[in-house]
Amino acid sequence: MTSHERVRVKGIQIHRPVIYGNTAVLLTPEQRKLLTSPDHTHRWTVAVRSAASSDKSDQVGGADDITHFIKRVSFKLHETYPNPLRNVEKAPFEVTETGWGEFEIQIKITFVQEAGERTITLYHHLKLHPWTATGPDLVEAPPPDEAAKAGPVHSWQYDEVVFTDPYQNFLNTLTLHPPTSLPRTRRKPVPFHLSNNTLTALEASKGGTPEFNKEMEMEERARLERARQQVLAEREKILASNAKKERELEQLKKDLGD
Ligand code: SLL
Repeated sequence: MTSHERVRVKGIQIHRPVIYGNTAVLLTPEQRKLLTSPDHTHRWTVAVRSAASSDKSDQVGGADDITHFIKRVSFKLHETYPNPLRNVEKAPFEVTETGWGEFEIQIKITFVQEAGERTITLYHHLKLHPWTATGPDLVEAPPPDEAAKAGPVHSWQYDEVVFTDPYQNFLNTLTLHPPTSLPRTRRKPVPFHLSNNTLTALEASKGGTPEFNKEMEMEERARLERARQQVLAEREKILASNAKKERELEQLKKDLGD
């Protein structure tokens, strides 16, 4: 490698959309009998993937190759699992297991050496049970026998890996592999069980595989903006109240001095 390739391109930020999370299915009694641990109730897959979904598969995300920037993903499972630290050195960056309980999974992403980036750590709460929510449009958690029919449970988080002042060489590699852009709106009437559960009972009843799209990104942006405005308003209030107290204090001091 020549020295100019190790030069960082200042002022450039390039990002790559990824998702991390899990899919889980309830096992049937027959499937459970075949397991070495028949007390396990679910089969699940935790993964790090590109955000866009391929229209040729039923998988959430994963349309693009991410190995040109991700070298390894380490998934740290609950200590009830044998060898809980699972290092995945090649795509697909995922672990499939069976189990009975939900727990927090630590996900460490190591970038390719050329990126010159530090490892990042993410956390994902493994989700096995259907989302519960109440309200006019929202679904109730179905009993176990119906949960099996309702299909897989999905819990995925969208994120963007940002490379700031990337090395020229690495920047070239990234530009050679542009990410598939997300569909503008939902292509299929599918449930997407986000924590802020926005799915209607009708959508839930249709089942299917969720996918991220730009509309969701825009909604998220609007939610963040509303939250930002609230924080600003709250801050103004506190500042005003502090100023008032300061004035009162000054007055009290003056009165005492008199
Ligand atoms: C809970 N705090 O009590 C969680 C722990 C542990 C999950 C969940 C099986 C491990 C194995 C498994 O599902 N562990 O038998 O290999 O809900």
